[in-house]
Amino acid sequence: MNKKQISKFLSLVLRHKPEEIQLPLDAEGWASTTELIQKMNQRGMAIDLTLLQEVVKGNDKQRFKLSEDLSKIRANQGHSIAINLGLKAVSPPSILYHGTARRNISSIKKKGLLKGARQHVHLSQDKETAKKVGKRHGAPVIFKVDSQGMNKAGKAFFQSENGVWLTDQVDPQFLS
Ligand code: HQG
Repeated sequence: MNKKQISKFLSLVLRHKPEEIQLPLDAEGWASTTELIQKMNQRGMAIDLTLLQEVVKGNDKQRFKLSEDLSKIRANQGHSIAINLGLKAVSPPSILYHGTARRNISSIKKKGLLKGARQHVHLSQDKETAKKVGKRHGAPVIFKVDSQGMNKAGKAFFQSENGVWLTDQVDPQFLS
């Protein structure tokens, strides 16, 4: 397994399917690094704490966080399982962006942005990032989100450890 494959496996078990290796996560999404390494090793995936640290440090989007004492690890965002990241609501920049596929345009205009399988709707601070996110789904299109207007209307915003903006949903009137 190369580092990218390890990172993909970490996203799977820390965001979506810890049961894949019977990995216990606590209420805030943390797993024991000892247990993670042990269970990956049992499944034939060669990894130790040094390699795990390298994968976390070298990750392009800083998807994972190790606790200071290296005893715990969690994903910074992107979960589909119900965990509480414990993030504090913060006031957002006036505009945020959401990249998606063109085929979703009419549904989004009608229903707004919905979190689907994930715990939050994910928003980006810049258009370039939004475009990359959109490209994962097909020909990309970028929606502009009136985050300031939403915040004034009482909608909460959170920023993950790795800089992704999170909110519960975005109603159509805040989209252009
Ligand atoms: C779309 C990646 C139709 C939404 C990225 C998106 C991100 C609707 C898709 C993170 C809709 C969900 C999350 C509606 C939303 N009608 N389609 N009403 N509302 N959608 O993957 O935001 O590399 O769950 O536009 O960088 O694409 O994994 O969300 O196209 O930060 O770390 O439904 O995942 O990070 O797709 O991506 P996703 P996302 P990682």
